[in-house]
Amino acid sequence: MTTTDLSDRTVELSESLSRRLDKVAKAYGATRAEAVEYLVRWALDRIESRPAIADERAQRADARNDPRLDWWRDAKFGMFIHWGLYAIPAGIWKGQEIPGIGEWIMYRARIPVAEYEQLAKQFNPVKFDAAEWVSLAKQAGQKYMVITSKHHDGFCLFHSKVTDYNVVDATPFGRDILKELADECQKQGMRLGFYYSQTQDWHHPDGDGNDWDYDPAQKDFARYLEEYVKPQVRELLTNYGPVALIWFDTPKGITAEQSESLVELVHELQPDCLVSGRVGNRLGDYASAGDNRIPAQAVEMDWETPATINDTWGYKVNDHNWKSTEDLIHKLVDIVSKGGNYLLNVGPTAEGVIPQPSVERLLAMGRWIDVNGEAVYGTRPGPIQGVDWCRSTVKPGRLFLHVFDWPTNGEIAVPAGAVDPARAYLLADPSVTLPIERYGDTLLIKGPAKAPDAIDTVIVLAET
Ligand code: FHN
Repeated sequence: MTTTDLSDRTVELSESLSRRLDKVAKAYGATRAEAVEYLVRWALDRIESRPAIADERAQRADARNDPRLDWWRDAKFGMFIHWGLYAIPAGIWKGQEIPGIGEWIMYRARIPVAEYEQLAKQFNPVKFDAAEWVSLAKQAGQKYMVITSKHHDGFCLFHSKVTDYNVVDATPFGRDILKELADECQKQGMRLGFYYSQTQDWHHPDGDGNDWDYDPAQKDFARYLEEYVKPQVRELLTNYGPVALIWFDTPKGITAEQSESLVELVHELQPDCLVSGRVGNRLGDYASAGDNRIPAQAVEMDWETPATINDTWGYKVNDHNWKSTEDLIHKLVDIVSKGGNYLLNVGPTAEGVIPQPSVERLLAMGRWIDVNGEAVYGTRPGPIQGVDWCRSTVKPGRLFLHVFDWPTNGEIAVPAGAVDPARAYLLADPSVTLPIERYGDTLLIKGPAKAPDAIDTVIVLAET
């Protein structure tokens, strides 16, 4: 993009920002377009150089070997569900496309509470079928599901006594979505966790974020936490059977004492329930990477990447930027090879339908996992790290080589120091042994000339 393009396409700037920009340009004897380009590059470099896992969202040190996490450590792949009133406008407010992620529409368009809450009267997802959603997650190979019980807009997808602003009391639908999902998860043997926005709440006068209806100076966050958040967390952990985890989010400004008190409350109510790293202050049971961020190397922590299939979490009618199945499988394997879990999001429509492009991709991932799940679930990072063409995972006695780029001659070269296998075979067809030749520091595994799996062929290097 040239600087002229940049100035032409510069997003609408507020007057004060515009003035500051002109000042910078003038001070450096540059044009406005050059100043924009320079600042954008600087900001992007800063953003890209942030660690994938921010320190405040890291894992509590004493959780690293906690057996309560064993199921989660082995699960590797989960379904995230962002669902709420924002699915109704689906990215468009009063005929205008609102930029950004769909569930932020209230904030981005500065929609007054009195107006936004009217959406509840239209929320009637008659096509919602908990059994279908759970079954989709199972077919995709996902081992746990996490749904938004309350996102930043404050609307609750569960029957809460703390507020009427919930799916049972405020909508024509009148059914407790979390209850139906929890019952179905029990039935189908799926673990279920609840996302809960503990700091941002644009509906509540004391919640963080809404400065267009409420004066920030009048907000009492401690009161909100004690009188609203904690009673709701208590409801979530009392009325829905065993809860796998509470996925707190955007810790923004929460103190260590406040984070700690939430962790304690969760553990007191359900000792086995995990708490996401986004409770803040390095107090979560596991670490949370930034949205769609994948660390460059294996990480010595239990961690998870929450990620989108397109660009939004909550449904947006005009977001068609779907990642390919190949990309999604590579991301899953990349994450697993570095010791993480992949929590992949779907954003159902206002009718309660998971968009077809998401369904197709999840089913395709499931088909790959049906064949190769052994090299994913229950594995740990393998010794071959930091190369583009493959990833590695291990289980006792076996190394799984995930080959993304199959060599044209079918000869796979791996460093001999990393493994000393007695046998090599394709995970998809264990009956065929692949010849292994040793050349000094290199092992040459002789596979077929054509990649058996165009996305990721898994070769097993077995010790016996
Ligand atoms: O602000 C939220 C966003 O809407 C979404 O829920 C993601 C999911 O990880 N979390 C926050 C941003 O990091």
